[in-house]
Amino acid sequence: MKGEKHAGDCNDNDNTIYPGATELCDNKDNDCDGQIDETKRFFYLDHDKDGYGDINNKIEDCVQPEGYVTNSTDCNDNDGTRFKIVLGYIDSDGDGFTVGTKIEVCSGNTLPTGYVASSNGEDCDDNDGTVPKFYYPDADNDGSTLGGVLFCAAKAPEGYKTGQSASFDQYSECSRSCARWNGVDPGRRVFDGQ
Ligand SMILES: [Ca+2]
Ligand SMILES: [Ca+2]
Ligand SMILES: [Ca+2]
Ligand SMILES: [Ca+2]
Repeated sequence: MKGEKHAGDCNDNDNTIYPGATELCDNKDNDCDGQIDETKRFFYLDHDKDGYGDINNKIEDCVQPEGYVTNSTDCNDNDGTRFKIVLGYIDSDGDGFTVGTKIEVCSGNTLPTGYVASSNGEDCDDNDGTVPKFYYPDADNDGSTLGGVLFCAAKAPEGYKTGQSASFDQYSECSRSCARWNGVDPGRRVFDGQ
């Protein structure tokens, strides 16, 4: 068979061989550079077509086959929205409170549902987005409260309210030590009866 004419052709009888030809894995020097099959390398299946390949599904070739890519870093090749490892916290109920320490999550450019990048604190019930919750001590039930305390409860515990009052109740709710810290005259306190 007579090959296509090319200047400097190193084999004029084979039309896969000429300067500038694509190097094929055929034990021939297709591009006439003196090297045989030198572009041979691994290509990785990209099943979900996100541009990232599966390290466990590779073939060796000189030319990139259709459906294969050169990288092998897809953490889930059956999900086109996930392709890289990102550190995140587990937050199943989506309330911002999380479980455990940061873990590696197979993600897209943002973390998938059920994970968050930062934590508001430990979640004592990650199946209930209403707990934990801040409750505000109001033992004298005058509607004026102190700063919030986190409780693992969907309802306010005895002596607490769900909302923070506009006025900070530093006299009727505060203990002696709290009053001292706040520079308040302990004699004005009524809550602890001292
Ligand atoms: Ca070749
Ligand atoms: Ca992929
Ligand atoms: Ca993927
Ligand atoms: Ca949570």
